[in-house]
Amino acid sequence: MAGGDQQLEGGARKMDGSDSTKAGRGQEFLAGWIDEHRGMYDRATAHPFILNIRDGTIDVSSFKRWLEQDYIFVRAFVPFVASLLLKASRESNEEEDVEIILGGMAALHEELRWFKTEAAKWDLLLGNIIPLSATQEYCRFLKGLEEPEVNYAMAMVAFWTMETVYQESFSLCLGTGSKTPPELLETCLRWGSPSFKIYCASLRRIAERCLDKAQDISLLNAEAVFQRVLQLEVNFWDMSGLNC
Ligand code: HMH
Repeated sequence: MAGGDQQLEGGARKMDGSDSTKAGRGQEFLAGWIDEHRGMYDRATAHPFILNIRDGTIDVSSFKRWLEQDYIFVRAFVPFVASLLLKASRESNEEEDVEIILGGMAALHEELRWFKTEAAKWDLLLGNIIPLSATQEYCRFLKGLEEPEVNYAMAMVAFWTMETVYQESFSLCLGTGSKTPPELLETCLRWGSPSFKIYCASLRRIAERCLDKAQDISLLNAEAVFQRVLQLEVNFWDMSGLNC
């Protein structure tokens, strides 16, 4: 990070008196975007695919389609998270950023193995899955985010949004009154567990901190990426449930 930026840390004022790093600014932005795009946020996090898991009416073929396509997604997610790790190690002054993202990477390693075991349970082979169009589109988007021109704040907001949509979605299937079929509980716990929620909260904290210091143009880009991720998530659920 440039020396000039370091001087601005901790909510300091610039020499010209402007207050571009006011503490809590990032927090306000994220909360504001969730509010502003509430319709899309709810479509992404309480999608019929998820509600059908929760009420026990999901059909096996939808779940299998989701599992196969999400394996493709997670494989493409790994290089994206690696690119984010690189950005964090170069651009962040906070040690916790690299540690938290690295923890996410380690979890993905285990997750890829989980997909294989889970697939075997459902008699699926993950070797030669054909990516459907929503998966292709999402993977292309991830590739774009890997570019060095995409700044750390924008990539971090994208990452937080992706993880949070899954956390909020799958935790709906675990609440009281949910009739999630027992054979789907393990899936729901992977993303709906309290520990995944804590992890998402730490990603949020990092994203907010990035936005504390962001320029206006970065804020616009970050909001656009937030919206785009929500849309891609809705498309992914639609594809899984074949509602598109
Ligand atoms: C489509 N979005 C999609 N798949 C995932 N596994 C996640 C987000 C979260 O990790």
